[in-house]
Amino acid sequence: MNANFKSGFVTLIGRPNVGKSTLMNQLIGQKIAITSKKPQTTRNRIQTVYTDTDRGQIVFLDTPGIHKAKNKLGEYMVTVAERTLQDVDVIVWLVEPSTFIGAGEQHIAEQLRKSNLPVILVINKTDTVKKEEVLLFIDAYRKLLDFAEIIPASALHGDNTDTIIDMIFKYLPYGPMFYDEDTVTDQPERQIVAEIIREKALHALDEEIPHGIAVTIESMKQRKNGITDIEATIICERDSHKGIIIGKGGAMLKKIGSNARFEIEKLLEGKVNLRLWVKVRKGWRDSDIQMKNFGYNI
Ligand code: GDP
Ligand code: K
Ligand code: MG
Repeated sequence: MNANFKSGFVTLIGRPNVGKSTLMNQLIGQKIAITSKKPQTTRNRIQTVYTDTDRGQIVFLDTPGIHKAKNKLGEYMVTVAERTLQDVDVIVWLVEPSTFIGAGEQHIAEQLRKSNLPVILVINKTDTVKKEEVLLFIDAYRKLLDFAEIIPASALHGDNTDTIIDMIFKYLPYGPMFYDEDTVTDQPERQIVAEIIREKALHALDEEIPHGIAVTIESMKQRKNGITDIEATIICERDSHKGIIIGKGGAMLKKIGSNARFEIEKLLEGKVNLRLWVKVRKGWRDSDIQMKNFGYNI
């Protein structure tokens, strides 16, 4: 047993779309959380584990961004994000240089000041702006809160992400190993598969439809020859949406299916036979019972 071993919980917070899920995937070196250009891609709290047998173990909590809720699903997502603030050791706050400090940031800063936890500010997406702009941005944020560290980075390109790990270890308390070293996430395989399908649907469809989508896995079984058969349903809110998701002659559904299959095969390390259906559940985002059915359970 290593007396200098550190361990603890770290939450990633920030506005929707700043790159929280991208950063978490980059830090653990594996894609667990889905990402997209659309806000509110992440719905649940996703836990991943980074283990360095010499230094320690970091348990990351990726959360939905904090935003104004418009329906029960939205309220659920904000509750998930705010609750995780209570039981962590270090907070990583992600911002991007294209947004100015506004009421939202003031509100987050206020909450963090009360928490008394070390806060690491990550200025993400530095690949999109000039160095001088990043420096101005850092100056502005310094006045907002007494940050433990301020780190410019690019989650997408992996620039400076090692520094983020180093700085997290700096502030993490000494502690035991919570999970065995092979553990990467608390997400069941089926859940990751459902999320991959939802991500491909998010990428393929535009605007209003994706927010009303959920994905359920009806069955997932591996044959003796190694091929995994998966049957999944994409739930949407309107008949007209169903038509768009299926597309002309089934073209859209085929595209979502083949993009998803490609990635699920990487995850499962084997061939996959994926069959997709589309069903309409009107107003599911405002129904407690249906939300529970689709895995959004407070
Ligand atoms: P989240 O809502 O905060 O979890 O954000 P996501 O991780 O889903 O990312 C939102 C979008 O920003 C995606 O299109 C990402 O590819 C993109 N993104 C994330 N990090 C970076 C980065 O460092 N540079 C650039 N250019 N784009 C990024
Ligand atoms: K997003
Ligand atoms: Mg996310």
